[in-house]
Amino acid sequence: MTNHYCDMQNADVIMTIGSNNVENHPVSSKWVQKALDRGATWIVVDPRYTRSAEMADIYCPIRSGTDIAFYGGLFNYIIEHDLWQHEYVLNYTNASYLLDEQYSFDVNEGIFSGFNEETATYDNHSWHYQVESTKTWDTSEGGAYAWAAAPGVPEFTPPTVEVPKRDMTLQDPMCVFQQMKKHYSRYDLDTVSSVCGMDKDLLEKVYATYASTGAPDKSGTILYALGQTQHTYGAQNCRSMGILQLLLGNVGVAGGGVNALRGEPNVQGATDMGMLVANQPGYLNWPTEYGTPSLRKWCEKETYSDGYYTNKPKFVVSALKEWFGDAATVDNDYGYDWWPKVPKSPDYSIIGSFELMSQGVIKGYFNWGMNPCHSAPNASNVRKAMANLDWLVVADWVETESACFWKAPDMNPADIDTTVYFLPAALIYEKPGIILNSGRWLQWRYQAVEPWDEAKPDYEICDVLWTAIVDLYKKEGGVAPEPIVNTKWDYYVDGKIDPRPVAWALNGYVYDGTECDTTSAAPKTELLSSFANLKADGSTACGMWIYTGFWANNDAPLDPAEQAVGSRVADDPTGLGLHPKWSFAWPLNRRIIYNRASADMQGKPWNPDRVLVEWTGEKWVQNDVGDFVAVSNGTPVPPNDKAFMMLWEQNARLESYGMGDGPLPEHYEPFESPSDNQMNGRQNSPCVRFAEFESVKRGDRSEFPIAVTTYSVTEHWQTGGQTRTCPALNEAMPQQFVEMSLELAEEKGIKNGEKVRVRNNRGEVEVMALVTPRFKPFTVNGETVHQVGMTHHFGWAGEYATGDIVNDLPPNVGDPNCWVPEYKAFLVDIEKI
Ligand SMILES: Nc1nc2c(c(=O)[nH]1)N[C@H]1C(S)=C(S)[C@@H](COP(=O)(O)OP(=O)(O)OC[C@H]3O[C@@H](n4cnc5c(=O)[nH]c(N)nc54)[C@H](O)[C@@H]3O)O[C@H]1N2
Ligand SMILES: Nc1nc2c(c(=O)[nH]1)N[C@H]1C(S)=C(S)[C@@H](COP(=O)(O)OP(=O)(O)OC[C@H]3O[C@@H](n4cnc5c(=O)[nH]c(N)nc54)[C@H](O)[C@@H]3O)O[C@H]1N2
Ligand SMILES: [Mo]
Repeated sequence: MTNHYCDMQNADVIMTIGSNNVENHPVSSKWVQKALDRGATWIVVDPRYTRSAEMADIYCPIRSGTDIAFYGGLFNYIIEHDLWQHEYVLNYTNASYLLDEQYSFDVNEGIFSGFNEETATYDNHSWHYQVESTKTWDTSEGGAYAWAAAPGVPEFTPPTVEVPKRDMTLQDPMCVFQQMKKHYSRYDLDTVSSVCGMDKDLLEKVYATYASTGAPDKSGTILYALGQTQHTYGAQNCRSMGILQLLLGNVGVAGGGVNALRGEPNVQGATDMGMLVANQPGYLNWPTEYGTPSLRKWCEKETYSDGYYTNKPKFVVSALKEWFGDAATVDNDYGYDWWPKVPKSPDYSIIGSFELMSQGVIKGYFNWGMNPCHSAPNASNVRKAMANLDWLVVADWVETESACFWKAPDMNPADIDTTVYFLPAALIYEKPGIILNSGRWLQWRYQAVEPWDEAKPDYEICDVLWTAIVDLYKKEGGVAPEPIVNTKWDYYVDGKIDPRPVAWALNGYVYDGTECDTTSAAPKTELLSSFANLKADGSTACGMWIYTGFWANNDAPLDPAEQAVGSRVADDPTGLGLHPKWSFAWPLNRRIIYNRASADMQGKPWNPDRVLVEWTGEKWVQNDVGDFVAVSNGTPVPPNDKAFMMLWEQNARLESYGMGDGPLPEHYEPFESPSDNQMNGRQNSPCVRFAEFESVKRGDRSEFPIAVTTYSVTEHWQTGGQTRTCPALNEAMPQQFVEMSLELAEEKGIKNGEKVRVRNNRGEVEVMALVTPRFKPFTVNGETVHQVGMTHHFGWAGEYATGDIVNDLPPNVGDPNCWVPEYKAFLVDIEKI
């Protein structure tokens, strides 16, 4: 989230799109309700009439997978009706930047300039800006970048600042604004309503209502989740929300932002922590074999020419110092070579990994706190892949479908040689630690009870394994032992593994060369209060630069209650729900990211009742921790247009050259779709991932005419291991169902409560039919399209509420930027049993 839960109360208009927040994120309802009490309007855009839709002011049905058409139409509407926030867009975004003369979009082919059909990838050269002039870093003594040439800092050639050409009148045909205007002129109300299967008048009402937040003093917030992300263009859906909020001046303001309602407990922490194929902790990119094989290359490629990310070498060297401690020195590139390097191929994302198991390349698998035999797309293929493993380790609370995959109804245990180890993990209540909510708040949780039987906290299981592995390497050597034996591992208190020294490591501290004492009760050195204090010369260590400050009280390093993370002061001095002393929000306890953009070019807030930061004429008032350079060398910095300092432009990107699949969002149909693409000449995103795998077995609408989407219900949790063990929840939601319209049920001769078979090329499941007016057929391009919806919580494991695995149906294809699977739109057929 750019903003946070309590901030939803400040919005004038709330749009829930691609989320069912009332069911899946019940706490959000409280803050949305507060906004409604103050007169806000709530819009829900969803293919089915959800419990959120039931509570909203406006419900707008949308055919799954057509959100970019919806957003494109909204951009067009905003530009046509001149509803964009002029001062904001002109000064704080790249609207005025001129694009390369070679930049183009071909409507007939449905591709942007630079596409290579053979590799299905883009060369993004022509998506960059025209360059006005260049500047270099001043690394001389006393210069702004003197640190980059200081002793101990890895050698690298600093990047050159390419100052973009701009046209502040926004008239130049190559400027981003004109290119956007042209691109989205095709997205008129008639075409969009035909693509999305929406009523045109309702669509216009939704557009007018949301676009009203373009007024400088108004704010609109977007709540989104899986309905946006789980598509082969999910990342472009997210870009669309960013563009929309920028056009309306809704980024950085109270009651605004792009707000991902996140999922698994601590999924925010998990992504921060680098549980991602491409990112290491703190969203720094992992080294790659092809782009950043050395620390020098990493610093040269990853360091931005301007803006805050000019500091990246400080973050990466401090991270290496935490990983490798004393073994990391400037002479060995701080141990950079010991880090694994991501190869161009093969692909180790989730979908790619199962393919590698099928091929026998991956032979062993740690399956820790997840249940892919149930949750991954094309799940029967996942089970077959696992049967190819030599060994499998499952660490979980319960015996999941993955822990007993060989007992699946479609498996023959006699044919499977995989050795399966089950490690019982302690429940959340049985261990202390930190968990983050969607609003980036870090909060400490105390242990309530001792773990049951043999169960252990995950970090204790890791410690047992790690220590044994290191011992073996030390004793026996082996291939490339350095990364293992040189890793610093001193997270103990009184000789026992403990999350508090891990907190010191994440927060960062002065590295003074004394090796940490593995039984010490306090860090030897000073904990840092800001990542501005991190150094690139090996004198600081920090595992997670974005968290610095959350655990910085040097007087009580072992007491979470005395740290920002454990602070529980509910004061709300502004009345805006910022609650600055309740927990800690990364970065630097900033509650609303990009908050410089809440004030105009003179530093005057757009809305005097919602002041986050304000320039008094002499200095900046900061109700929230400012997301900009407010003071330099002790002197206040007067307002300027640098409202987005995490980009080198320091202006936000309406057009972005950073995406793999296009500089502007363009509508394509889902990989399996019931309709033709009406927006351009290409049916699917040109860059869909994994389509070439044989296991995908793409279906066609002539055989499988019904579109389906999948979702959760409030009574169960994902694959159900945590909820199908609870009798009361099973009573409330006992079995798997498919929701279908009255019209489709009549066509198929199916009655409410009857058993049906839902099938496609990848699998078939037997479920109960739930015939309901909550789904209505869509009219797309003049034709009737049926869509149904299914939950995905049930499986064969466990004693109660068992059922078929719905994830045997979705295709194992993904988004080219982040590999997320397309769970939210694919094809099936349905028949009565
Ligand atoms: N009780 C409970 N709470 C949960 C979970 C749970 O299993 N149970 N899961 C947690 C997890 S891990 C996550 S990630 C979150 C998920 O949170 P949500 O994303 O809110 O959960 P879903 O139920 O998948 O809801 C997505 C909504 O998107 C709609 N939708 C489907 N396709 C499209 C589309 O193409 N466009 C649009 N606009 N909408 C579409 C669906 O109809 C559905 O209402 O919830 C978390 N909270
Ligand atoms: N069709 C369809 N499929 C989907 C989705 C969808 O919307 N539609 N949603 C997708 C999404 S958003 C997600 S996040 C995934 C979820 O996919 P999974 O993560 O595979 O599903 P969960 O059931 O949440 O599995 C988490 C497991 O971790 C265990 N666990 C809980 N706490 C701990 C702990 O502290 N330690 C250990 N070791 N184990 C623990 C639980 O018992 C549970 O078995 O599913 C995805 N699959
Ligand atoms: Mo999730």
